[in-house]
Amino acid sequence: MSEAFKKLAMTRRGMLGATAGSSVLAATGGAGLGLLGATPANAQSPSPHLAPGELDEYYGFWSSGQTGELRIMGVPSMRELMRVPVFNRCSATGWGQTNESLKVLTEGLTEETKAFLASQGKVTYDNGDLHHPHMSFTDGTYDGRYLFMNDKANTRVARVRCDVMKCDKIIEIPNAHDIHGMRPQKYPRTGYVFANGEHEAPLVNDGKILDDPSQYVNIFSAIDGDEMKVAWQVMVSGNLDNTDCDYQGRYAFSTSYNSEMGMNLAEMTAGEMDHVVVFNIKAIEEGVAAGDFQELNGVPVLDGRKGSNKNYTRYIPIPNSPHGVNTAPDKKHVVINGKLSPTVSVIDVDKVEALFTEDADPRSCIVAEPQLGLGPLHTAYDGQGNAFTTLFLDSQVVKWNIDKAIRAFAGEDVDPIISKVDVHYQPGHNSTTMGETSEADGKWLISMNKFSKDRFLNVGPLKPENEQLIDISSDEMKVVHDGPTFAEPHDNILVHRSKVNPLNVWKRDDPMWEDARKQAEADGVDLDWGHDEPIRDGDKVRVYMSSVAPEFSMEKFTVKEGDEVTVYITNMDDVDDVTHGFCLSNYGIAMEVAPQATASVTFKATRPGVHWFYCQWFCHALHMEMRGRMFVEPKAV
Ligand code: RUQ
Ligand code: CUA
Repeated sequence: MSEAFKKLAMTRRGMLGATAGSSVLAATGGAGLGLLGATPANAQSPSPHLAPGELDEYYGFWSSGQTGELRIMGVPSMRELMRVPVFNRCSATGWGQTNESLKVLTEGLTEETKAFLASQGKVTYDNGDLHHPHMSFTDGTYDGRYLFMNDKANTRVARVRCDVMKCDKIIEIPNAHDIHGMRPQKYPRTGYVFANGEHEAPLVNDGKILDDPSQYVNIFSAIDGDEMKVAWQVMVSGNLDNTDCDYQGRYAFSTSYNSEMGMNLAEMTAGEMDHVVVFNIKAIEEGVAAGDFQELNGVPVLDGRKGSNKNYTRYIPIPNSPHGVNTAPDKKHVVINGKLSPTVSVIDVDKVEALFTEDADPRSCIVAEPQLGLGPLHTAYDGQGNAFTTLFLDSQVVKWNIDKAIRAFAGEDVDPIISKVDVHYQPGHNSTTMGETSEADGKWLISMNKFSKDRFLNVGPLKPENEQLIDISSDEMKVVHDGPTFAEPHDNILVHRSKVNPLNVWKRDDPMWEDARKQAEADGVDLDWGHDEPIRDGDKVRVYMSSVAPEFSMEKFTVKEGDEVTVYITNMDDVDDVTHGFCLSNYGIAMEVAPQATASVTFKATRPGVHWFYCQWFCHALHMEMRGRMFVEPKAV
């Protein structure tokens, strides 16, 4: 690092800083306008249309299904704002290739999985199936700390930090199979993240049992969301689909579409009734404390199967193959969506205690079961006593009133259904603004439709899905926007922007590159600015560089053929939006280095000769010139 480079860097940084300052002011002005634009004081219907530069009122956090990433959208504009790689390999950011991301992707895997992956020539999975993103709660509402999400494909749960919108932890859930339903604890805080293994398997799955369903179990897990460690698990009868919990911190609820424990379609759908499993959190914690568990792969596993005669679980019969579970913002009702039954079942959480203390009939906590239409999958809320349920087979969303449904169930002659709206087509999840919190505000609903069919220009046999924005500010729901989307978002949450406040540049002491910091210290290098010459340590070589637009601090470095090279890049620009990238041509290496971040990558220098590295993130008028050479000296022959 020459003093001249450093000085140049400082001056340029100051200059860019001034420019960024004025754009911050401009953005604040836009924010004010955006808020006004989205909610005119006197108009009944909010407008989904934002002028260029206006900011959205809500963050939408979207899953992406088999793409494996998290997406951030602006609502109501439905603009895609960011993609956050989680369970996938990302070419742009280097997720799955940088040392920092590989640490996150590998450290939470079991030893058995690591050995399996090694047998496949891999260190981590590079696919995932991300279904359910949910934010951490404090006191029944979002607290802006973390987002949690499941991977159905490879049985994992991940956490994304909301301050930088990057994934910082991924853990594999032992003993369970294929994590599907997942929800954070709402009260007093998250706390636990509840996660359902969807597919049942022999508890010890070592290849001795195949066709003996009596030996198959399913696993419900409670993860400590602060530590990202499994706290305890409960073995249940039947499979598990979705889960949610109450606002009191007492119970969690999971649906089971296969209470029959069938192994094929005919067996799985044989029964008219399936069930919801209620988990008694306090009783389970007491069971753990009392040692009433078997330890399996380091986790206490309690027996909550039918007939176990324990106070850990109760099974509430529900028609028929229920799917979604959604707790209402009234903090009292939990709606179970019937899927193969045209009904939803409404649980009153105040009546659940009697199931445990008085051995009451499990169905005694059901206070309504309105018939809504065909294929009810998920329900969202407006915070005014109304619910919105997707009807997969009818291709509709139905708005209904919870109180009226309860009165009808008690025999009164009232119709709980308020209105229905056609959606295009076959909706799965839906979500409302702040709808899964005690602060549901009833402005917007997103219907996440599995098919788009004729709604967009034909792009071939593989079609996008269609996510529709619906104005729910009045009884008559209005579809106001179609949003095509790539495979395959399942679910989203809509969070008021006041809850989320990400940083503009990284803090230099961020834990994300802790290993790089330690290594630089050991090497006697200033990680911020780098070094002039690579550090050699046997056949390992470490190259520390900084980047300040439009230059890397090294214009060239030399290594030997066969060396294991680690390149550390620190972006010393501390200006909004001046991200650099490091791409090493014909070595298959590329990564993002955001302002004030350090990123590193390790590879074998097996191709001799001159190889250009260049900045692959447009950063400056001289971005094309931001490049340098790696020289690989051939092995002596
Ligand atoms: S599921 S379409 Cu994976 Cu959330 Cu209901
Ligand atoms: Cu630095 Cu482009």
